[in-house]
Amino acid sequence: MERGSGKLSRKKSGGGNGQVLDGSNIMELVGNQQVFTTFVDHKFHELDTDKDGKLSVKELQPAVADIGAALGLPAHGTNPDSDHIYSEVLNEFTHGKQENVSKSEFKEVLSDILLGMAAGLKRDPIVILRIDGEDLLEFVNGSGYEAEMNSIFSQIESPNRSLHDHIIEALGKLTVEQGIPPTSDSWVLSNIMEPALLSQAGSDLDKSVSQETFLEEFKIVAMSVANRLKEQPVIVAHSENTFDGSGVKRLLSNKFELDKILNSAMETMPKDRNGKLSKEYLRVALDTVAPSAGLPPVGAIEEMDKVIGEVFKMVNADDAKVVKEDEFKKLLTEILGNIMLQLEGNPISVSSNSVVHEPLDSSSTLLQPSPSETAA
Ligand SMILES: [Ca+2]
Repeated sequence: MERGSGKLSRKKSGGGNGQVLDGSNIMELVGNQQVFTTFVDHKFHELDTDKDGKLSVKELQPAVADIGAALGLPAHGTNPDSDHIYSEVLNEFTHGKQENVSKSEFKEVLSDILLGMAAGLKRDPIVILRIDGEDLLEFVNGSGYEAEMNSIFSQIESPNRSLHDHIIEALGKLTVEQGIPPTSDSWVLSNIMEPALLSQAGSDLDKSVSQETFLEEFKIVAMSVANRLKEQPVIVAHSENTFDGSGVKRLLSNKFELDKILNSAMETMPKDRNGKLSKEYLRVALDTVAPSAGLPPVGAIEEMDKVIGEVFKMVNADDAKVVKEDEFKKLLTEILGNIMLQLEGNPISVSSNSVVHEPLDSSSTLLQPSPSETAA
């Protein structure tokens, strides 16, 4: 059976539909002093709605939202775990104070954030896929179809559930490699999957399910899905990341870099009047150093959050005690070291697929240079 994570990139790289975002555009933008200055001027002007030459916290919000979207975070206000990342991004700009941000501060922080993103994209490029039914047809008519679907059927088979339920669940088990866009996306579900199922008016979807009926009926639905995709292709941002602790190792082995990262994280942490910090902020601090350690934002990947939760227990990081800055940094380093060991033992691989609902060039006004700036 032809499967495996490498297949997608190989297959797509040949075709015209696998646009790869590997951070090189961002590097080019930030690396060219003149172009980047124009870019910043333009964005600053756009964000500074009251034209007082400074960005207030409110005026920074669209920029912060864009950065969040580019990091793959859910929209602000929808997930408490990721919401604090938004406040951190904002803190990066305002240095933890509720003050207006000048253009040079904005430029400096934006450059840091963009370079961090570019490094992340270089490590784990995002492939933009256009799912138009072709791969699905190929899969359905291919030699591997029966074996794959029989294996899925054996996983989901249940006498209490209808054929309809089986088909929906089976669609969810297939991936972009087989030409199925993520069914977790409500637009995909209601515009592609459900109508394809409804179009099976001739078959009784409530009847009990044998493997044979399942294979037959699934094929009919899949063909209908393929037709719908042909009419309404779905654009998916696909990435495959493996977190094996190597990024943490790299950071921990570079004392100079580590100190720099820890110190800059400390700057944004709230301290009491003796300069001490509550261990409650260790998670926030970890999140701040995460990009430098090749780790995803806290709250973004469930398995990773589990590992982090275990490590926090291991080093008693959750007791909310107040500690000196040195102790806080030591704990944070210890946490990083333990995360590294956990990941080295059990690397976490995630493949993420998100449906791009807006045209790519307008999905992020901050991070996509406007046409005048790219038309060099
Ligand atoms: Ca302003």
